[in-house]
Amino acid sequence: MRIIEGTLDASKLRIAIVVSRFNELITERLRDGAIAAAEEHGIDADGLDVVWVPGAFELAMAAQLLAESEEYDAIVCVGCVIRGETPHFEYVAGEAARGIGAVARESGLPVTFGVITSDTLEQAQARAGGSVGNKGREAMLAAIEMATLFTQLGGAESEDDDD
Ligand code: INI
Repeated sequence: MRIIEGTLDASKLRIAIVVSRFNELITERLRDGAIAAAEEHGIDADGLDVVWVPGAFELAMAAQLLAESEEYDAIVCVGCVIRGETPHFEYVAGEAARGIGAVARESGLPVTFGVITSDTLEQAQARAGGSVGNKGREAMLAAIEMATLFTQLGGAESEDDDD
């Protein structure tokens, strides 16, 4: 029996973080959590790019272009949708989740979901470096694990491919 799993070694990875500006006080903490996790796991100074978009609705569009660029091993999407702030919460949150999932499936790249969907600002703060952790950090760790897993599974270009 073989057990195949990824690692948390980010030293050979190139990762893009897509951050939405809506609820920026929250999303900048998610971005910081994602960057800190990547640095703790050895990402190269040139291995990380941060891309801003207006809102969570736009995360998937940017992620798709980044995936098509073939510059990255994984893409981390972070954003924050608060129910109390929008009567179209379901549309914005649902489209962010569906869109990001679709980009992941269609591109074959790990595209992870660090989007807080909460009822209140307090719940969002708790998930952006407060008492319930940091969704940006979680999404980065998932991206590193999936990218290193894909290399083993041959789903992403491995270092040996162009030899
Ligand atoms: N975008 C968010 O990221 N979070 C929200 O809570 C939000 N609200 O409340 O509406 C939001 N709306 C903007 C949306 O993501 C798009 O940027 C906009 O609809 C333009 O396409």
